[in-house]
Amino acid sequence: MGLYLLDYGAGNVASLANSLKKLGHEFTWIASPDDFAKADKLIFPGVGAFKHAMDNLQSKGLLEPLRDYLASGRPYFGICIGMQVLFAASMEHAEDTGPVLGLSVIPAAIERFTTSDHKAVPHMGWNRAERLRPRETDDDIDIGDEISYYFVHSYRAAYDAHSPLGEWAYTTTQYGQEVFVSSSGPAGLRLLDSWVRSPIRPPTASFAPKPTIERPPRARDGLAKRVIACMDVRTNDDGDLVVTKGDQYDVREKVTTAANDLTTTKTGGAVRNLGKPVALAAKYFSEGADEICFLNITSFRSSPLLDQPMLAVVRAAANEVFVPLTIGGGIKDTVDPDGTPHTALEVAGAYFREGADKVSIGSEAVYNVEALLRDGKPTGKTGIETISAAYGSQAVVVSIDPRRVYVDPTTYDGPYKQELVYGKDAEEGKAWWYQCTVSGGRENRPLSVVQLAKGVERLGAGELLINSIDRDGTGKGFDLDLINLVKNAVSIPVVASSGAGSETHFVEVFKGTKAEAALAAGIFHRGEVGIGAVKETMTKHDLTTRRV
Ligand code: 1PR
Repeated sequence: MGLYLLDYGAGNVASLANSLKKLGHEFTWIASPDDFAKADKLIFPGVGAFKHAMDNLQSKGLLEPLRDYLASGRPYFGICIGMQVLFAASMEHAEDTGPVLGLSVIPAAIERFTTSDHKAVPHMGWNRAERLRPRETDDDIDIGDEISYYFVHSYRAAYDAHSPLGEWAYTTTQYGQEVFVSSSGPAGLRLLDSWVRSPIRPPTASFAPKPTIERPPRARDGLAKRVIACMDVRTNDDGDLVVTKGDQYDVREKVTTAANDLTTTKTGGAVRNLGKPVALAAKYFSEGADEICFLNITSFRSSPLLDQPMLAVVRAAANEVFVPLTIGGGIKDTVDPDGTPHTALEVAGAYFREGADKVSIGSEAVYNVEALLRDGKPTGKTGIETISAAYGSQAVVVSIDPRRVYVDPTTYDGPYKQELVYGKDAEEGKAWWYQCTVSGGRENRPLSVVQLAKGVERLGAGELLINSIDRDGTGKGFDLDLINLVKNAVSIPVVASSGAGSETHFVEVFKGTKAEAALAAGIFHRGEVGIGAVKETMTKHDLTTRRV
């Protein structure tokens, strides 16, 4: 059987290739337009922007052969953009270019999620796909109502039982109060393995008119609150790449010295070593982490494209981990020591090719927003803009490293007056704002966390990772004031980070803020709390989690 995969040149296809390999299926990449004729089954995966995908298919001469392949009725499995290109048009970037035409196999348009029900866009995370019709034959896979799939997208085809789309839809998913089509088409959804194994059916069978099935929104959607395990990675003093963990960003062991009857404890010992990155990532995946994150915390010192060990870590982890993998650190325009320049887009592309699903941008995002506020308009050239244009905004996370700046609430009249947080309980009488830093907290910048959050959302970031230098490694719980401040300033999803010390801290952050995800490092690395225990506690408190 000729199973072929179509890569239009920008989407992240490494995770799919890894999944197929893991399942033991052989496949061939479509390398030229002639290959379509050899395919018995075709998978078109891809995270990316609709226009970029259509333009690339056209310029590579793949559009017409793809159209012919679909017209022939042979099985097709479209994932993300691969499914969206089947539609008549997409409104993605319509404000710049007008609607972008698709292949028109399905007579409906792809539009942006509404935010009238106050949900974050992109829709990101593990949500349920509900079958509209019962299995037709034993060859149809039972997708089960309790199984969650990972979604990352801002555009969708709204489900309407009475439109032509009603006949095409196979499963629907609810996000906020919107119900959209999460799989469709003549072949219907199969889980990858079953789809590849399933016998090829006569093409006409699936085109028969289907009965109208209403799917009104329920009170609550099935989107799970995500639990993310994060590994801060750097080379230790012996040159080995290790997972480390700081206290308020200081990753070196404390050293105690005694002299003249005086005991002094100060930092400056060896870099803490909490394990090997790939082994830990595999462990967290098997324990049920919804996402895995690697932060290359000293990459600002060198060119990441020369940082082959980090690329190798991502490659090896992507073979073990089948949940989204984010890689951060050094995603920026760089120049190699030999003078060769690389754009942030190239650096990100290198990580995507190795199997990363998202990149996270830290220091560079701060400089980009400073420039945006200075010049008043985007340049179109920043990493956030170029990467989100090519791979979709959902692939671009901005990691924020803020620090509290305390001020006198009775006299403060500075520029961050509107953003001041006033302390409660033990902090009654205090007030502070949150200042952005770069280079892992080593340098403070004249920018507040609210300015940064709004600025990067404008530039096209799809998600924010909110660390806290004050809480990092303290186990005191997430800084809910910080998360609420940022969450209220933007409409993209937010990951709360820094300070988790127990299972209940996850409940606190999900009940006390609208964060879509929460990330922890130290408690997982030290084995103090397991991911399973976190999810169990969340479930007891009526929070939706992904079951594994
Ligand atoms: O600036 O684009 O090169 O990205 C560098 C990245 O490295 C940024 O995302 C920045 O947050 C991160 N980083 C830099 N230095 C450090 C450090 O610790 N010295 N780590 C660092 C950030 C915060 C989280 C940590 C949580 C949870 N660490 O990654 O995992 O605070 O910890 P906890 O659960 O133990 O409290 P660029």
